[in-house]
Amino acid sequence: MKVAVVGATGLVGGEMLKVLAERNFPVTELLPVASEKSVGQEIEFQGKKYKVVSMDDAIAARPAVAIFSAGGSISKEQAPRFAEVGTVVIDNSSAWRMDPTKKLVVPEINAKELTADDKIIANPNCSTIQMVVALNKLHETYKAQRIVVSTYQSVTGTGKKAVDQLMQERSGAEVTSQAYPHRIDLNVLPHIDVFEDNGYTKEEMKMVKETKKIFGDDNIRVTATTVRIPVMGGHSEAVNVEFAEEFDLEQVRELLRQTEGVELVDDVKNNVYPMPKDAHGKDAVLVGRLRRDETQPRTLNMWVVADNLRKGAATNAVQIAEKMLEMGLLQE
Ligand code: 11C
Repeated sequence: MKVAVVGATGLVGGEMLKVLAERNFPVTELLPVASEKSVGQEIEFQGKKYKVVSMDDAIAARPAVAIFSAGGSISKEQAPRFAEVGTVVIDNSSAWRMDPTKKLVVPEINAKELTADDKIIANPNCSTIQMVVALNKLHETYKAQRIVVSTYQSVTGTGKKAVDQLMQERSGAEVTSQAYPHRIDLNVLPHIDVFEDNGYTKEEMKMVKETKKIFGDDNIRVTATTVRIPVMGGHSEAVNVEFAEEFDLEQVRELLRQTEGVELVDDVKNNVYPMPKDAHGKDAVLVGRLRRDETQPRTLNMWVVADNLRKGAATNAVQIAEKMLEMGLLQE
């Protein structure tokens, strides 16, 4: 199967290639696409060297699937061009997520909604994915009504420039890479993406809107504070969720053990709880610190950590492709 990876030289693009290889996705020909200045550059994939090609050349090759991680404006412009030649596009940007004609997919939750008419499929934002994966079975069982989430997000979510800023600040070198308006090392920024008119950031509003769309439930009330911290391995989230139905903590643990994509890491007596250093490089969403909110009924507190470049981006996208292949929705 011909597979294009658009944005192949970026942080998420690199992770996409790794995940495609690890999971043995049946790639017969890889078409790595990047900006004009990278065309011709070589990329190694499964022991073979592939030259970076231009967008036009990739479209002309009519791949079965194109996985995009090249930013919203490139997706808006180029995804329909791939779709026109019959390629299924799985897009990791925010360009199509809230388009009512496009599906926003976390395979464990709503892949069953995919059909042969879906040619552009949106991959949700990383901080949304890990939260909804953790909540999936709990929502099914007890029905989430209101979610209050605060995030602690890795600089890898911003990209290479931010990783360089953190490393330069940490090493005391001259800072030539400035991704954030402030220092990030030894600091915390309550600011991810741009501020909107309501005072929330775009990242916060993504968590609100995407959660409703993925669960297909407009009644879930979500409020978020998203925060950047000087960490690399993954995003962490403190999630407070109020359910319609009463729950039992032991049953919650059991449901989380059974939840696809979740690993329960919850043994506080032995100081065991999810941390980004342990989530790094893994596909599982780690969940722990389970406890009742003692200030109101039917409300649970939990701590959710995942590698934002993997389940939060690359792994989820490749899993969508795998599901589509399984469902006979990808043409060779
Ligand atoms: C971050 N969540 O950590 C962002 C990165 O809409 O896919 C991913 C942005 C997106 O900064």
